[in-house]
Amino acid sequence: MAPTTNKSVLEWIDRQVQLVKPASIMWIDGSKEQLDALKAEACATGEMHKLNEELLPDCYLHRTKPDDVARVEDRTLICTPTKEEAGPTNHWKDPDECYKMLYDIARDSYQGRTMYVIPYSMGPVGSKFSKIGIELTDSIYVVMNMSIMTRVGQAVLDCLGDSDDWVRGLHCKCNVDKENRWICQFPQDNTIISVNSAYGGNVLLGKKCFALRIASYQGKQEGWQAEHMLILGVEKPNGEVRYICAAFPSACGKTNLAMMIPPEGYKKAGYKVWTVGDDIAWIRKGEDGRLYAINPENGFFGVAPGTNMKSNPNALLSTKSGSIFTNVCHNLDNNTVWWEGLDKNPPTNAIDWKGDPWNGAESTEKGAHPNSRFTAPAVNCPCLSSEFENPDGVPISAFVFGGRRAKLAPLVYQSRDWNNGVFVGSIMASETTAAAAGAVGVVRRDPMAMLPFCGYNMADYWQHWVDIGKTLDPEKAPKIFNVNWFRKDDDGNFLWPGFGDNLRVLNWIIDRCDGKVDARETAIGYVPYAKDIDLTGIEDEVPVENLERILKVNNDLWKNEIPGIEEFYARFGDRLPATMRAQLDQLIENLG
Ligand code: OXD
Ligand code: MN
Repeated sequence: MAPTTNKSVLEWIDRQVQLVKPASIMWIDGSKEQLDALKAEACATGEMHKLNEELLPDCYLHRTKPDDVARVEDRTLICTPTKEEAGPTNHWKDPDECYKMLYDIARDSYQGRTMYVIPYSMGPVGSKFSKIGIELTDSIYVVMNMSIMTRVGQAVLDCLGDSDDWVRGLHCKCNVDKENRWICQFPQDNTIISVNSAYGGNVLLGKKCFALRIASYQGKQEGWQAEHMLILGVEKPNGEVRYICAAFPSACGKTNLAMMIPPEGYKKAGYKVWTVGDDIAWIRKGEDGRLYAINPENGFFGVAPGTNMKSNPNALLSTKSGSIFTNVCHNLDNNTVWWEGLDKNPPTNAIDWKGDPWNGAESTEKGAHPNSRFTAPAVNCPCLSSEFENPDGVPISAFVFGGRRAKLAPLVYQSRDWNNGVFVGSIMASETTAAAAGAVGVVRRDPMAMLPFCGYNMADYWQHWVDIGKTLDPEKAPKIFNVNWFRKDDDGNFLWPGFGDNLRVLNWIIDRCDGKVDARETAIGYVPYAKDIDLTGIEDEVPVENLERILKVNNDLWKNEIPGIEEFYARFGDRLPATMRAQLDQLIENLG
C-alpha cells in the first residue's frame, strides 16, 4: 500500500504507471534494511560491484555505457510555453510537443522492471528553505545515489502531507540509447523527465535538474535564489566564522576550494575552513535582513581524477565508506578503485572504466574516465560545517565569482556595489582547457556559472539578482568579488599556487567585508594593495613582483574584452536589464 494519501502524488504516479507499465512498484522508505536489500540485488545482477569491505566499507563500483558518461547539454531542454522564456542560452522545445516526444519514448519502457518511487527532500527535511521531489526510476543505481545525495524516505512524505508543492521527476533508462536521450525540464509544471541515460548528472534528478534548473525558476517566482555555488565557512583564530558562497564554471576547482586545507602558518594560528556545500546554494533573506544559504544536497558527486591526499584530502577521505564510484578503474588485486592522479602507483591487474582488462604499467589508455565520479555522504567529510544541518542556513558575507583567465582578470577584485557585482557575475567567462574537447584557450561566457543550469531566460535571471538587491539594506548585503587563480606568465606558468593558498585571498575578502582593509580603485573595481595579501611562507614561490603583476588591471586588455561582452549581451535583445547595459557603459567609460 502507498505510504501516503496525498492525492496529487498518487494521481501523478498512477498516470506514470499507466505510461511506463512497471512489473512492480517499490516505495523507497529510507530504511537501511531496504537499501541493503537493493544493494544486494544490484550486486547479484552485476549492476553494481561491492568493493573491499575492509578497505572501503559499504562502497560500490558501477560502470555506465561508454557513450553515457557525462551531462548532455545539447540534449537538455527547457520547456517553457514560449522560446523567449527559456532565452537564447537554453535549448528549448514546446512543452506539448516535448511531452509527446517523451511519452512516445517512455511508453511501456518499465515492462518487466520495478518502478522505484523515491520521495526526497532537497535541504534538511522541514526547513523553510527545503523543497520536496519525487523521482520515479527503474534504476537501483539511481536509488543508491539519491540515498546519498538527498534526504530520502517516509519522513519526506510525512513532511509533504497533502501539499502539491513538490517536483515531479520521471526517469526511464529505456535502452540507454544516445539518439533518444533527453533531459527535459518543465519549470511551469514542476516537472522533470529524463530518458535513455543511466549516468549521474542526467538521472539524479534532485541535483542539476531540480536544485538548479527548476529551483532557479521557483526562486524567481518566490523571491529566493538557487545558485551554482559552493558554501564555505572561514573560522578565524578568535572563533568567528564568515561564510562565503562562490560560483565557478566546471574545472575551476570548486570542490577543492570548498574543502581546502589552510596553509601551515594559518593552521598554526588557528584558522579553519568548514564545508557547507561544494556545488549548489539555495539562498534567501533571513529575519535579520541578511542573506542566508543552505546546501540542498546531502552528499558530494565529485570528479574523481586528480583527487588525492595532496589536492583534496577531505574529498578523498569522504569517499572512504558508504560511497559509490562510477567509471573509475577497478584494482583486482585488492578489490579497490583507482583513477589518474590518485597516486603514482596505477594497478597492473585491473579493469578499466570501459570494463576491459587494464595494466597501468603498460597501457597508454586511461584507467578511469576523465569524468568518472564518486558519490560520497557529506557526513564523511572531515571538515563538514557544524551548520550543515542548520535549517536556517548560514549568513553570507560575500559572493565570489571566478573563472580561468590566463591574462585578464586580477587575482581578486571587489565590485563597487551590488548591481556592479551582478554585472561582474554576468560577464563571467572561462578559458577552455586541454581537458575538454575543442580549442584550448577559447573564452566561454558562463554567467554566474549558470549557463547550463538556469531554468529560464538568463536576462530575467540577472534582473532577479538586481531585484533581490533592491530588497537588501546595502550594509547587510553580501559584498561581491571576482577571483582568478589561473593567471599565467608569458611562458605559461601559473603565477599563483592556488589550493590552500587561496585562503590568503579569502582572508582579504573577509577583511573587506569587515571594513578592515583599504583597496585601490581601478576601472573594474577595488583591487588589493600587494602588502595586504599575506605571503608569509610562500615568499619564494610568489615573489612580491609576481603578486603585483597579478593584481594589475590592464585597461587595454579589458578594452579588448568589451566586444565579446557586447556580442553576448546583444543575444538578449530588449530583455537585457537596463541596469546591466548601464553597468557596461560605465565600464567602457572607466576604461577611457
Ligand atoms: C557538476 C558540474 O557536475 O558543474 O557539478 O558539471
Ligand atoms: Mn556543478
